[in-house]
Amino acid sequence: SYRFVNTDQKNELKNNDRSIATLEGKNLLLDNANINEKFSGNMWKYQKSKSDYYSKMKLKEKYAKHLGLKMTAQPDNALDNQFGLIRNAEDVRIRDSGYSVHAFNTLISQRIGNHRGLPDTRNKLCRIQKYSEKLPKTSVIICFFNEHYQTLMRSVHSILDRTDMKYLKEIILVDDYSDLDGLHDAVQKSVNELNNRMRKEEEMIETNNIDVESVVDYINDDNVVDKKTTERNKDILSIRLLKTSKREGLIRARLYGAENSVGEVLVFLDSHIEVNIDWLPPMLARLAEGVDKETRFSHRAVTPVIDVINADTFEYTASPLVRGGFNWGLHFKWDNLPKGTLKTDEDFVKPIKSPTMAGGLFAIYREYFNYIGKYDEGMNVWGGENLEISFRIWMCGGSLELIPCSRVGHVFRKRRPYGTGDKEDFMLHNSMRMARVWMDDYVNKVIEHNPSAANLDLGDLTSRHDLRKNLSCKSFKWYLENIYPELETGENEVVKKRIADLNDVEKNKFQPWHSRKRNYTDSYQIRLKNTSLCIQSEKDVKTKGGGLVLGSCIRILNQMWFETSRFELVLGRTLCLDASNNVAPKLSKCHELGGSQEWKHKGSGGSPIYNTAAGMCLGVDRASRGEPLIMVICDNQPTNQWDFIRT
Ligand code: UD2
Ligand code: MN
Repeated sequence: SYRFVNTDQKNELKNNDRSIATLEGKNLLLDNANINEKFSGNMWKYQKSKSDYYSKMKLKEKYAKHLGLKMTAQPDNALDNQFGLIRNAEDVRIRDSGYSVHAFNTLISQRIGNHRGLPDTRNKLCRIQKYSEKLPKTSVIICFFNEHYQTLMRSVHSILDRTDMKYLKEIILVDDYSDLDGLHDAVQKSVNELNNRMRKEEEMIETNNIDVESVVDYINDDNVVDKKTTERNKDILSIRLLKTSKREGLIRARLYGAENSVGEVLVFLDSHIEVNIDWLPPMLARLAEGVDKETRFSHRAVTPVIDVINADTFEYTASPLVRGGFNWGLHFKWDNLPKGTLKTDEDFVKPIKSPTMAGGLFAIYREYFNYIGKYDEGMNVWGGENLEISFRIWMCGGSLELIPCSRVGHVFRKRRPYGTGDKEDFMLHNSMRMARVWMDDYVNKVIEHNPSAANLDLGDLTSRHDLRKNLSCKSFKWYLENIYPELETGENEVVKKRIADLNDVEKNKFQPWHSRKRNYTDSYQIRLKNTSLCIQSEKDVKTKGGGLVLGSCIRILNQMWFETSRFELVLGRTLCLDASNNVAPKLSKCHELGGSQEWKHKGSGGSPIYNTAAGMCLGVDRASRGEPLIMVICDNQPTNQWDFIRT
């Protein structure tokens, strides 16, 4: 008998694995031929006995079902992503109410479920890195306020699926006093089930009596209470759900989680993430380097590369290697790496120094976190803590690094759904607490930039000033000269411009982004099947926000569509067809983020034109001139079938 756990392991399947992979009586043949490097979530590890090392193989999906493990494979090719497909009014309701509560597409997240495969976004060299078996054990801390249940659970499952348990001590979920109906209870229930299951598995391995059937029953039975194993083996990973006694905000919620943790290393994560293959060892290995014999910690914090999970489509895409910076508005931003950082292949694997961190995802020795002053307890709700801890670490003798081989996907949202209060207020309050303690005279630059920051009531800062003194930290001038000279020299123009562009289109969005060259080749008219009516802009091709209508097909500029490799439909080489309001398409500035500007179709023979974010198709009410284009449910009505005609 074997134990199966969905995971990623870097070891290759060996030839003789095939023969032992047939489960008695179950006919579970694990087919060698089905190994697929790309879909890490399709990988299952099996363990014959406690001492056996895990190997990697793909369990055919039907066998996975047979085991009672539900999984949804995410197609590699975004072409086929129809998770968002709208079938009826109820789907529309789920999608739209999800957006208003969570600011992302919960319909899609719901449908993806607990598990999915992710593309391996690392540099190829990362696959052959070896890490010590003896690395510190980790407490993963995830704080959440009103998180979407399925999205939170997939975050947890992604950790269980893709982390070698020998590095994991516990997963601590901190509910920051959420007030979404039923959320806390639902999470508690799932946590109990997961803990039960893990204990059961552990027990079976202990007694070398592994019975797949009973694991399946166990997983499927919601009410099972395991009496035999109520006394918990301390070494077994546990998932714990804590709750703050009032809304604390993410900063104090993290402190609460950290205080209740026992792992040697803390890893903080957001509640809408998916960790990728082998994400943890590279960070732990770097932290473990240069550990002080006496204190038993290193003076470092490390971050993974934050890949992008598109908020509208949940597509997972690789982020380029960029590092953290900031501006005098005290907003975090992504910068290009200094020229020459990535010269050799190895440079794509080595740690990269970063002036700041984005804030959500990082690893640090617990005792170093305490030593260096944790977080500022006077910071509320959201914002500012990331620059504070970044400056503090650098100025007080530590370092902050990006680990290229560690990748974690994060849902980047356009807005943060935290109550009706002005979010900027929290951010400004927190940032100014930071600036007054850490930025010396440079605080004047900040105020110059934002005069309203001058006279804020910031509360008591004594303990933070004391901290800086006690740790004998260096000056902010030192930090600027040695860690972030680019702030003054402006050497990171490219990304800065790019982010500025984005802010123009979508306020508040910050994500690592590199511009891809647009390649315009053939142009097309898009004709309603069996008619001589084509899609054209209502106004001229350069009018942002302009709608689309049907017009008689003639070869004019405002019927001339280009298709890009990102599946954008660009009119007259300027504006992108955009479905962001879910009701009617319009022409918008191209944002290069897929989603609302990503259109899938078969090309010829008459096919629907599907928008991945809206989950709906291009259509009209009637086939007549001047008729406006609208988003409709995708079906085979003649009013939503289109031909692409090369012009
Ligand atoms: C980024 C960070 C985030 C945090 C923030 C600045 C990343 C990927 N994310 O913004 O971690 O550092 O910058 O503060 O680097 N939460 C609570 N209580 C609250 C508000 C939020 O527990 O009152 C949770 C929330 O559910 C989430 C986490 O804190 O899990 C971060 O919040 P966010 O996702 O809205 O922040 P984000 O990613 O926009
Ligand atoms: Mn987040």
